[in-house]
Amino acid sequence: MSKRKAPSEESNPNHDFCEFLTELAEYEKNVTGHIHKYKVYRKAASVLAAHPTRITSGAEAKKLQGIGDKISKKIDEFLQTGKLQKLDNIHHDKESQAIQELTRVSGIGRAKAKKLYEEGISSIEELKKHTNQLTHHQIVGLKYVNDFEQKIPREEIEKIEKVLVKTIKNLDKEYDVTICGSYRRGKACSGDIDVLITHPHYKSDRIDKDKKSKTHNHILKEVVEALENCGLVTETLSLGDSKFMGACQLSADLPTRRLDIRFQPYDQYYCSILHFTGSDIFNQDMRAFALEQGFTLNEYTLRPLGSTGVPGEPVEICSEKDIFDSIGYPYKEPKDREG
Ligand code: 8DG
Ligand code: CA
Ligand code: CA
Repeated sequence: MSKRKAPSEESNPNHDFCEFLTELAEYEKNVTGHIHKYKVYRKAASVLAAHPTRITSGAEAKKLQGIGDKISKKIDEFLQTGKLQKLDNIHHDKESQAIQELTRVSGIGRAKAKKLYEEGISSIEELKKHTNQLTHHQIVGLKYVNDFEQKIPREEIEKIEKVLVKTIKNLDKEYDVTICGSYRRGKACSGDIDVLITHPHYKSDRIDKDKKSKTHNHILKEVVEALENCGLVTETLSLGDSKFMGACQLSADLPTRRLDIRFQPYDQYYCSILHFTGSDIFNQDMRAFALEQGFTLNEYTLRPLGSTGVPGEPVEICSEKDIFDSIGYPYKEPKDREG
């Protein structure tokens, strides 16, 4: 996952609140590991980013869905003092700062960052002198730490999409290739490139059988090899049967970009597309709604929950809209799935 930026532009009337909420969210994810708090702060930031007028008090903010007592108090504190004591404390805490810096490297999570800090490594510069402590993924992440933090312009992803589709269809024209993530939501720039591929011959039951006979696990490798041969893929962070994490470079004058490719079974493709299109907050809301309607939705399937709470057979899905319709959730175009 790329580093989260505040979900609003400078022009947003609540931009400053979104900034501090996003910073608090990052802190909870990277330093404390309180993922629930991370989600709460991100949700609040996304709600405020979508609010058309300036919020002038915590009480006013609290009326919005997703903003509770604690966040409304922080908004009051920020309005009254122009800052947050909690963030000030975090900025002055050496360990927190070191962990935030080290987790900028792809492949370094908070546990690894803490371990490195305990061993006396507290910056990227120091880490460069201790690469023997790192996995292959982390070494590549370190090499491109600055490149991977640069946003990717939409026009560049459009060009990468052309190369991907051409190269993959050249292997077999029945492959289907979809770039998901923020790109599919129509964003002007993205943190990374999230690609899904499928093939009509590969259904989930077939893959389960193939797994036993080990016939399908060369497919993604073949795809990655073709993308290396055409010069697009330049690094592999990890490569399994269904997931490739790596990097690509469109031309030598451009930064190296993070690229993920997932090979998904044909019958699960739309649930995957929905999941990987996001946003993560949209997914969270839609899944909560599905549960209220007695369904469980994930990146593979939509399944009804029986009275005992045990998921039944997957609902047959032939389009993304089928998923919305099956649970009675109003359909939203990808561009409207921000928060
Ligand atoms: P960005 O890369 O431009 O920053 O934004 P993004 O494309 O929306 O985010 P992403 O981190 O690349 O994730 C792609 C989609 O995957 C996201 O929109 C929704 C889905 N997703 C979740 N939860 C999570 C999660 O915890 N980690 C990751 N990597 N993806 C997630 O719903
Ligand atoms: Ca991604
Ligand atoms: Ca992305």
